[in-house]
Amino acid sequence: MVVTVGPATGVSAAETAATTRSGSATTLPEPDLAGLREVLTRTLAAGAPGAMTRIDDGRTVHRQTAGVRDTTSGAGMDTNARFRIGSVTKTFSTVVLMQLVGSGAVDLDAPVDRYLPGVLPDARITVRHLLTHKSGLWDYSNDMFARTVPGFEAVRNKVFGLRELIDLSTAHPATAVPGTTYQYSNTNFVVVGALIEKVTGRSVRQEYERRIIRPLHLRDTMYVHPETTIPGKSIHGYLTPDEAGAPLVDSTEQTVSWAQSAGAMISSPADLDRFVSALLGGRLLRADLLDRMLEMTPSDSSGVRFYGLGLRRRDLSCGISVYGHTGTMQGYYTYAFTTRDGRRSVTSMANASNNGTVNTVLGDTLESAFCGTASKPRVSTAAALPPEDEVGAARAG
Ligand code: REX
Repeated sequence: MVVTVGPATGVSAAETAATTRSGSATTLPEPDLAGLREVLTRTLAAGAPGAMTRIDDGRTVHRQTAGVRDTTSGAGMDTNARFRIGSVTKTFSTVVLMQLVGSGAVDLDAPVDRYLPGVLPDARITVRHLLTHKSGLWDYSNDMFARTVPGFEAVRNKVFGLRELIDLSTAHPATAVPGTTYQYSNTNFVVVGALIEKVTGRSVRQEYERRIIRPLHLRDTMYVHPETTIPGKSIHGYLTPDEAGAPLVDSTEQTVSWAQSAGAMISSPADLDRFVSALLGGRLLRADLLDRMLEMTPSDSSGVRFYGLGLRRRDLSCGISVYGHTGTMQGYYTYAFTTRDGRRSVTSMANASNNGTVNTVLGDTLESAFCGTASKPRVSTAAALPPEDEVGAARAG
């Protein structure tokens, strides 16, 4: 059923409103569940042991799974199981920081040096530059994971201090003059973590818990760094080696200390749907602060991908824009996106990584989930846009 709707009131779950690129209200088509199944099947064909999508319209929830969450036991993929969400963590970190901006504890346009004196090499770098990836700080993970499996094994059980990671970055020259250039860098969100800890006097773990996890009752969301296991029912992650044909490496257990506030959280599809919906629905931040997060810069030359403050925007083929984040963690690809009003949220994940085709195909679940049959494939998958901001994306198969 398709009904054109106006403002949010009195709209049934199946008739979620969306906003087009031009900003006008429009009707969101019903999800294309047959198309979605086909995309998940293609994700497996591209090399992922398992994949899943959870669509939440407020009242209607659609869940689809394919393949396995554990190749040894053969247990099926499960939308109630937990996994590593990688950079979706950046959106959590941003919410904490923006709440601190809201309370006046942090000024978005102040130099980071005001809060963390002497930590960064350039006093022109502001808090906003971190959140928008415009600091010019080198991404230390480029060096770490130049060789995928050896790089992972070298850090898998390591525990880094935040300062130690920042110093790995600042050993390199700046990549750009602060404020001028979008360049995705995990370093930015490690500095955000250090900033949160300095200003609040509490750990990022405590801040995620008190500001987001507890208020939203996110039962599967946690930050357990530096513990290496995922508590409860979990999805095994499988890292694809660079060498063609080499067997997948079970990468489930790791400290994720190399990423921390840039990528170390654990969650589930229901929790991520609830989180992005609450954020865009205005339940985590004041409207003026959410508006700041939505100030977008192109993140590549595609014309359809943008980065705000710890938040991505994707313009889908049917003209609908969705907001959220992607994640790449060894063994896991994640997409968590929602409409501008937060009324339809979609989380997809595949338990593979270092496989660009898996990531690209998984991204097509957003088309099926938000555009329905109105989805217009622009190009064949083989020629589709590569995943954005991947470390070593050029090499990924
Ligand atoms: C590190 C390498 C990936 C992964 C990374 N992840 O930087 C952050 C993230 C936390 O989620 N970023 C992505 C490894 C881009 C995002 O925002 O969506 N790749 C892998 C390699 C390549 O080792 N040599 O694919 O598992």
